[in-house]
Amino acid sequence: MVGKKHKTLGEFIIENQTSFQYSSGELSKLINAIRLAAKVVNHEVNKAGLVDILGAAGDTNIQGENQQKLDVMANDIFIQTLKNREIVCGIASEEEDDFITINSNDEQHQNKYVVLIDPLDGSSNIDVNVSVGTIFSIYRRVTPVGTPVKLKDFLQPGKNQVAAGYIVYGTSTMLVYTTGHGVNGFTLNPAIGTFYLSHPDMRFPETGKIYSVNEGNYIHFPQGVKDYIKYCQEEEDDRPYTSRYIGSLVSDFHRNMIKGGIYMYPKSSLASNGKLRLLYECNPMAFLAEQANGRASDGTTRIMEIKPTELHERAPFFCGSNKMVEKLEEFIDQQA
Ligand code: AHM
Ligand code: MG
Repeated sequence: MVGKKHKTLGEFIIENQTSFQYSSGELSKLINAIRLAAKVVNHEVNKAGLVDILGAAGDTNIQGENQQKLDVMANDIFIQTLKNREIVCGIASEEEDDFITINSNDEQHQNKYVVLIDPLDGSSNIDVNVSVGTIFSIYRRVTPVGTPVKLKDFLQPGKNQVAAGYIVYGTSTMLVYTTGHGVNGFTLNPAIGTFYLSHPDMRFPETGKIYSVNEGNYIHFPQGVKDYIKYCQEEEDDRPYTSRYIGSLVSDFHRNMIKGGIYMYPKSSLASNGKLRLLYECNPMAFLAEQANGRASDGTTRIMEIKPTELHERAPFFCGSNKMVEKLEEFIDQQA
């Protein structure tokens, strides 16, 4: 980073602080804490191949899935960092059964934000050296400041999000986030531990040529989704499209946002709401998608309109370039 001056994430946060509604600097501090935790997790993820910290931790999470050690570590790092800095009133994590209340007995405690987090998404990719990510989502609490948080502070529709983002631990590590004013991406210079603004104003191309889905589940998909997949494979106009599926939502989303594409995790005859969690995965990615000129739905309804009823609920998820998601919705509609 010699020569041209590149803006750092820290500088960017300070510069943009005044654009937040009711800004008191609290949201900026919160994003700074996430930036710090991201660097620590990045450090752990990058040394995963060097030290013997791979493999299952022996625990299973609430969905009955095997947790790997780095999941547990990333979860602890994000929760501890947010707790230590005393900038949130509550945290919900994909790796925790229930939400965490912070400083509930302190009447002076004026924090108004809750964070929902998937600390290490795509963790089945860790032991094969494939990119994983962290996804976060931030809301203003709906219960009074200074009181313990309640479940309803977390069960808000995605359209209430004030910020959302992800960190992709990939060939390089990037932090990508929105506060409702577009999407910006920052790349970590690992030598000095600083994120630089490398991808200002990220936008999904209006349409694209990539479809990302676990096609092994094809037989179980609803007819509308099957029809759309066949449409992607037909030889006509700019088709067939190309199929790219990493199995790591953050990475698949990131590539599709840059190149143009659609990510799909439909419901199936095996899983009535698909696999992805509405609060930790679908909503933050949907907010990012819409802020980047893209679209996100469950096939019929805008993801961010869905009213959650449970912390760990799942939703079918279709997300990406506007025109591609619209086309998919047409196919689903034809089968309705
Ligand atoms: P996880 O939260 O257990 O890591 O699962 C979420 C991941 C997504 O990152 C990815 O897109 C999807 O699961 C892949 O699922 P599948 O292996 O069923 O295709
Ligand atoms: Mg996940």
